[in-house]
Amino acid sequence: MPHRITPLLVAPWLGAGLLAAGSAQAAPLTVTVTDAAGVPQADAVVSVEVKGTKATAAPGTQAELGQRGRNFTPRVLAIQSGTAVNFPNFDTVRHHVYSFSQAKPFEIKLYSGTPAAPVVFDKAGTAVLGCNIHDRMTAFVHVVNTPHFARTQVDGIAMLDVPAGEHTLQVWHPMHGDTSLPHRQPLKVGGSGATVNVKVTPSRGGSTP
Ligand SMILES: [Cu+2]
Repeated sequence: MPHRITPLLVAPWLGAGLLAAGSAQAAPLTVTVTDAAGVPQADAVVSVEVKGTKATAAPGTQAELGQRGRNFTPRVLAIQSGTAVNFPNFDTVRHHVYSFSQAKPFEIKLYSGTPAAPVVFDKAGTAVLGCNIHDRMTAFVHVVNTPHFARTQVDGIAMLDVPAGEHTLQVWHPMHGDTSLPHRQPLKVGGSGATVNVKVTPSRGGSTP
């Protein structure tokens, strides 16, 4: 009686299929970032590395870090590696944007308007940016190897959607600059999501040369 046996053979396969589909569903992740004293920290970058997701951004991915009122805006730009960043100058004065950071040394000499070529950030890490003309202008480009990232707001909270499963959570804060390693920890996300609190300290994770 093959029609009786068939369901027995099919059922385990169906079950496995449903489990696999369930684990790929996006679930809400809420991360609160504070300093050692518990004060919420804005402008931290929360990222989640998910096995099997592409480290590099799709070709053509772009972002913008402008200059307005002799300040960089935003002060912290989070991007996935491979992203091309434009540096439009909205001021009437000229700027001279540069970075000496290992992640991306570059220089856009004295210019107004939008430079013709964007700068492609092709590896993970942090670039500290400055302006040769205006010493107090500073910004950070933090580059991650995952499409899952978000920046914390003034309440110290970042919200993002990630697949359920076991991943690695990384939190970078401007206090880490371009030499200290970001905070990293294992992250388990259930079907209904996860809520995590992370304290960042300047010395955490040591430093790279
Ligand atoms: Cu400037």
